[in-house]
Amino acid sequence: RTDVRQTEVDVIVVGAGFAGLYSLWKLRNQGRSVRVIDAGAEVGGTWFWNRYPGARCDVESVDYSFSFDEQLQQDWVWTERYPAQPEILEYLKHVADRFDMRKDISLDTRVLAASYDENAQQWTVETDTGETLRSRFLIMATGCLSVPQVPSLEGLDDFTGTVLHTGSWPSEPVDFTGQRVGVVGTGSSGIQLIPEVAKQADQVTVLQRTASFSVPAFNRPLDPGELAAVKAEYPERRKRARASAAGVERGDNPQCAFDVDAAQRQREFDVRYQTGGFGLLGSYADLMLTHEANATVSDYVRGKIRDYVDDPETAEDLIPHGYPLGAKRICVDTNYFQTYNRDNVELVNLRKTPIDTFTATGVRTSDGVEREFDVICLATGFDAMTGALNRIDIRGVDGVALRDRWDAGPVTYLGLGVSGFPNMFLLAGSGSPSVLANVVTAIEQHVEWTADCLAYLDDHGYTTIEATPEAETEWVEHVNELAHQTIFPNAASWYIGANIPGKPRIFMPYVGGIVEYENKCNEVAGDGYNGFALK
Ligand code: NA7
Repeated sequence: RTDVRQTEVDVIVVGAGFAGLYSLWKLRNQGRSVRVIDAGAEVGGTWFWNRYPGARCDVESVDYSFSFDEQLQQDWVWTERYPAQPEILEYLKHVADRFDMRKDISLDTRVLAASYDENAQQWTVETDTGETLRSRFLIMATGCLSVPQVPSLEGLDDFTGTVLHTGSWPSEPVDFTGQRVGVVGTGSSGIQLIPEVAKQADQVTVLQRTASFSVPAFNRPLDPGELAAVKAEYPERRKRARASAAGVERGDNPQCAFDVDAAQRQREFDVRYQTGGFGLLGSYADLMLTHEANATVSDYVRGKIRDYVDDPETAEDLIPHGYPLGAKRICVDTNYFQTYNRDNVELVNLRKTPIDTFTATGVRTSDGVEREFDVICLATGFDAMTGALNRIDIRGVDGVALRDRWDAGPVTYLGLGVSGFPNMFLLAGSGSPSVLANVVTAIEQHVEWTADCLAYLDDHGYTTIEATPEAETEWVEHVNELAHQTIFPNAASWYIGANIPGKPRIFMPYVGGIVEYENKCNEVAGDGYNGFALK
């Protein structure tokens, strides 16, 4: 296939999800030529691939959306409090069409390599369609959760039925009617998938290694009055989101857990729990700072699980232990725990009876029990934050490979730049607060900062910008130091690379929140891009 469009542009953007689309809009409006490249057959990024039944965002629709165009936010009609995957995908397709973005987007095209030519001060990008493109700037909008992780599971290759992964779900709907289904993984994806499959399938067997903390979404249709009220003050709502650590207004309580007595804590938790979603984490300021404070909310959620599940043994198996609530991203569900009260759903606790091996027909556990499946669904997560970047052969100055630079874990300055990789920007990368917040708010900030930076370079006659090794080291240390002042690192989560065997254990997200982060970014820019070398 040959593309008749320009092969030399100002900016190449890899990825056509939220970050890629906004980059295109923003930079094109600066008069730059931009080419966006995405491996998917449609725009949408993670919302294109994660089309499993039940896939839904855990941030409310009216907040998990772009703020850059007032008419867009006035026109678009969200139908539910938490948007389901098809609706988010429709929204992103609408954005691409509405702003005539498609003419600058190459779909079905995977970037294989990107290398920096110091003499030409250019990036050369190679794709699997055989195209070679050149640009002054390279923006990696490759997503934090975009490379599905398929664990090595003994015997899985022998299984003769169908194997699916939530993160690369087939484009045609899967009919589970009459099927016996095994599900591996009980993180956010598994927790969303399981109740939906259970409604259809004959039998669902959940193979659970680690129980998850999950809170109800209390999802519901958005009534027109409610949506109108949001729209009446949308710009103010967006400002409040951007001024909130979580990138969404959550009404965080400034008190600490032990400033009040147990009865008052119970009331606070009740109100927030009943509201649904992440708000529970905003109950007290120290819930992620000390184990003692966290135990109050962890125990509260454990109690709720006991209430939901009829069979006491199943309930105990579903109750998470050994790590604090929030240290793995808290799941937001619809009828997850209640699903175990159905006759066609069985929980296998792999801590008690680990998988011995998968077989041609199903799975055998260590107690010798064999279970037969027609379909196995892997909800086993992603090679998060660094996976997509490390799969591209990215080479900076002197041909140094990014994956080698990151051998001991990712290093970035502000999550945006990497020393030795001039004119390359990472969006929502390691060292940014994006995954601990409303990622769309974070993305908007990253893209705006990057666009301002490009304008600054032009205005001041610079051609390149590159993080200095000192600033990068300092930032990585700062990110780690902040993380270790909290209890976030106290779980084997994808935040710390623990879900991938052999991946360096480094706490990757910036835990200081959107506001602190944006202040720091603005301070750097205001100081003439302090910590970056401009040439
Ligand atoms: P997660 O949160 O990484 O969850 C993956 C799940 O898969 C988790 O329960 C894992 O158990 C399980 N898993 C992974 N490998 C295995 C093996 N080998 N055996 C058994 N179980 C396994 O991924 P999700 O897709 O659910 O969610 C990712 C993010 O997307 C989420 O945080 C939201 O931000 C959106 P483990 O905990 O490793 O014992």
